[in-house]
Amino acid sequence: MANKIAILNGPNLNLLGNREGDIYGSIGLAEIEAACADECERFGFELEFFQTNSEGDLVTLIQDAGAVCAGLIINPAAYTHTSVAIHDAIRAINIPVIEVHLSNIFARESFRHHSYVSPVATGTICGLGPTGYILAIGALATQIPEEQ
Ligand code: CA2
Repeated sequence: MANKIAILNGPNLNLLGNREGDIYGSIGLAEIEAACADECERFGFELEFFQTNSEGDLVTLIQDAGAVCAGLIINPAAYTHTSVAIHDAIRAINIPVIEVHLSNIFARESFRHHSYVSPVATGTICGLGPTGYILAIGALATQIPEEQ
């Protein structure tokens, strides 16, 4: 448990690399997962990486992470801006949570400026593309106590 982390990705992030390259870049989610796995190895973290288009599945995955992981990284995608259920699920767990967005949500449409997740996250990284995920792993390493 102390060395396991989860990275959760919300709706449409499975399309990364195929469309909207001007906003999200050309790197696909599988490549991001591979880079995260390499970074986790550096810190001795075991990685669980998921993508789902379903809000309910995200809630269940957050609850599961709270039970078995030492830290969580989440890009809730569009649910960032709509989901009280994801807000409540993060509130209910007791591990550090880093919210990541590939794009700078504050430089986009006004409906993306509000996040239901930020107030319950330990920290938020946005606008740095896939590097945000890598930085989030390093951030979790500073938040998770080392195994005795
Ligand atoms: O910047 C981010 O990481 C977002 O979480 C991405 C979400 C968006 O709703 C958030 O406001 C910001 C959208 C993910 C959809 O990704 C696509 C990728 C390729 C083609 C279409 C959508």
